[in-house]
Amino acid sequence: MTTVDLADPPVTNPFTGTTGLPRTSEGWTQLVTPDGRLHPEVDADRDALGRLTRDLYRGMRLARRLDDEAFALQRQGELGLWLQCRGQEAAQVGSVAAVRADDYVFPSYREHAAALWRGIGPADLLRQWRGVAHSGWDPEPYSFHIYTLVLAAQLLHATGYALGVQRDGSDTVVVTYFGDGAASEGDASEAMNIAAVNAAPMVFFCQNNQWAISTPTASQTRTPIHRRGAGFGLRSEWVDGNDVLAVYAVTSAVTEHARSGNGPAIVEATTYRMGGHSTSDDPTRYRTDDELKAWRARDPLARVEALMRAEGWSDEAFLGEIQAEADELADRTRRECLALEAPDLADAFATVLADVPQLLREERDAFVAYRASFLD
Ligand SMILES: Cc1ncc(C[n+]2csc(CCOP(=O)(O)OP(=O)(O)O)c2C)c(N)n1
Ligand SMILES: [Mg+2]
Repeated sequence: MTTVDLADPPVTNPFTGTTGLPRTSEGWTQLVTPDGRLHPEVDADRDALGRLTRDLYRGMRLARRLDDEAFALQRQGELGLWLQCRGQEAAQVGSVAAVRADDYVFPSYREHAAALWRGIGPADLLRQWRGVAHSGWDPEPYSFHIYTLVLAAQLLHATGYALGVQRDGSDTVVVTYFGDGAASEGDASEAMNIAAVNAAPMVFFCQNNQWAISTPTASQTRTPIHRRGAGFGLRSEWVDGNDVLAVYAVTSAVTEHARSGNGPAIVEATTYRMGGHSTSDDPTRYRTDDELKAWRARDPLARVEALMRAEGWSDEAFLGEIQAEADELADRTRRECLALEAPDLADAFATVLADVPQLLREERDAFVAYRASFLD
């Protein structure tokens, strides 16, 4: 097991004890404007805020580098598929950094930035997409469940887990990530309802990246997703998902709310998927260049770079260090990916059932004989 140790040393929360978070006229929480200025109402300690910003920026920058490298590996035929998280780094890093390392996360399938923050390394992140394993990593050491591709199923898994930790008397909070499209699944509504009824210690974190493959959010729902919380009895928050500090502050607040026994919360982070749905998708078929351009101007990394420059929180040395670290991560991603060997397919028969029944043994033997019938 290799770790990136992103969360070491652990970040400290500069928002503890602050009085309310600024909202824009749209109604969402935003601490930093798209051009990188801190809202004047932010009354957090500036030194702590600077340290946190640098940590979060590092996590976002490394995630983008890994994402870019994985995309290139797919284009070069080394991965079967990759789902980019470009554009969603603030939503993911801001939220995962705001919860305790032992708070249990149930991701969807695009949460590479959150996984990397938790210490899940490139080989583990890529093996599933190279098609050499059914899933990537052992969830236990990371408190980070494997990816779920069945939309919204993870909300039910998370709710079940949260009811379990609640009954164990543990103070763990369970966080689950899902998309705007997944929010349309019945499973999502069932999970939120049963979590609310039981005051489960949970955060339902929706990354509304505007698209579910080629279906826009406007075709999914008439009411903003965060407003569903009121119907179920969840605390509801809406946040600028491209503002990493706002995401961090909001997620910290709802996590402590849930940890204190006040019940679950839903957070809708409005963000944008800058790549295609996956490497098999061509987004130019359904969205305009102008839309992409408008969201590029809200790039979550550029916003933090502008903020750090304005506040004097970064210098050439800091940025150079991160650049070197990102390059090293990209090299490691490529190295580890190319070293991932395909397992012997015949082994798959041995891992289905503890006691292999006669029929399965016969099928295995037939497969092995068939394979042996090929000339090299
Ligand atoms: C139950 C189910 N139905 C359909 C699909 C096919 N599918 C895979 S991803 C996707 C869109 C999901 O969109 P969203 O929830 O917004 O997540 P995003 O990909 O934008 O991160 C669909 C329809 C699936 N994986 N599972
Ligand atoms: Mg989506």
